[in-house]
Amino acid sequence: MRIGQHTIEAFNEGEIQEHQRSFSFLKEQLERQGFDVERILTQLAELQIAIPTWALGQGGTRFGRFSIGGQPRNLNEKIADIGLIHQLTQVAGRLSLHIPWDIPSQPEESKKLADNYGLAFDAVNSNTFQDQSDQLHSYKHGSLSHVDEAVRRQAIDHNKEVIDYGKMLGSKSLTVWLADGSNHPGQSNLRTALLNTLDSLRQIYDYMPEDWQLFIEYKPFEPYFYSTVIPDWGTSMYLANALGHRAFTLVDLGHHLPNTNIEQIVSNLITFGKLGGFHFNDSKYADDDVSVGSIKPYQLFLIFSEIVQGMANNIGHNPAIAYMIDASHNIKDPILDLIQSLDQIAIAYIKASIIDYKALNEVQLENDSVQAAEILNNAFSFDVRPLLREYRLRNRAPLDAVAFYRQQNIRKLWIEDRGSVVESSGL
Ligand code: PSV
Ligand code: MN
Repeated sequence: MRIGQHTIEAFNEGEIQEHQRSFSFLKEQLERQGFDVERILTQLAELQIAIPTWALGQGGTRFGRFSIGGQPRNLNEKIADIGLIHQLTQVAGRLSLHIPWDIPSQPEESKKLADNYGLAFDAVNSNTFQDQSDQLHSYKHGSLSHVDEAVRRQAIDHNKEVIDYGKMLGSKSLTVWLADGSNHPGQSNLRTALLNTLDSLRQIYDYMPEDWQLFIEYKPFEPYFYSTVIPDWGTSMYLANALGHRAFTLVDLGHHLPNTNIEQIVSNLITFGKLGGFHFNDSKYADDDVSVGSIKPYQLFLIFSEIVQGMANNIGHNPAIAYMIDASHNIKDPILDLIQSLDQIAIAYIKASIIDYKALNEVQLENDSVQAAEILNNAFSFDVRPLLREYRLRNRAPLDAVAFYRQQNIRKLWIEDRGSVVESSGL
């Protein structure tokens, strides 16, 4: 779906005067503090966040799933949903495919369609955490780490197949989330499981084209509850280092035990040049997959401050970071939840861009933690939404994407088009 430009302009008209007043006030305040507002607006265009194709359907838990209707029934309809999200937000210019949930049956056509929406294919994701009906061996006791060479081979081949699909679509990276682990002490030889995994990953890494990157996720628990083969960033980074310069760690915000200092992990990885990608979500308890920034917006701000500082002074030569939203939309309309998440990511990024890092550096040398807090709080306390709205306005998007989507009753249009009882592959 593409929204006609005149509809967006008509929507913006009612808000424009109020917007111009608040934007010029914010601009003046920020410029008085020495920040280059035009530069931040330009940098925002570079912050493009991938939407995973599994996020467009209504999520659920093992207890139930409540369909919202009008969900995309195939890959091309998912591309249409993401195209709409990008048109409304201008920060979702990438999409991430999950195999086998979304096998591109006509890759050329999907690529062309994505291109028409201004979308590029980001990382492709493999899946060795579920058994498929046509597979020979079960992943019940693991995949890349399995004790049986035949099972490992099957999982390696699956990852190679995912790379092949990615090549057809123009992807340049593969994300591996390895669910492998054990539920009981003694069930698994921890050392063998890790070494098998390294060996399997090496074969996948060697298969990747020269200009591809491998992203390795980590997760401390779930679906297994005693041990996970890649439980933390240290293990992930060790594997990435052992594989070579095209392998990196991927940080999923939900994959940490409560109160973990994620911003420090981000800082460490950038320092070592090993931060490959991000999966955004938020959590109160564990891997809750709730809307980005809904629980810990200050943490998100601190994470972005490490990214902004780390990438500005890139001593580890960290490559550009691949961003993706990885959440589950159980109650809200997935498109609205994604837009709200994108807004929170952009807001955290803008706030991190208006930290006075020079002053912060100086007070750190003086061990003045009171002034350091003042500097951080000054940036965090700004209402930077007018800046985001200005970015949208300049890129011919609605000033308020959530309000626009609701006012146009877009979900109703999808339901008319696709039906009210539809299933979408994914989580
Ligand atoms: C696992 O929790 C994960 O974060 C991985 O990225 C998966 O690919 C994704 O969620 C969807 O299950
Ligand atoms: Mn993830």
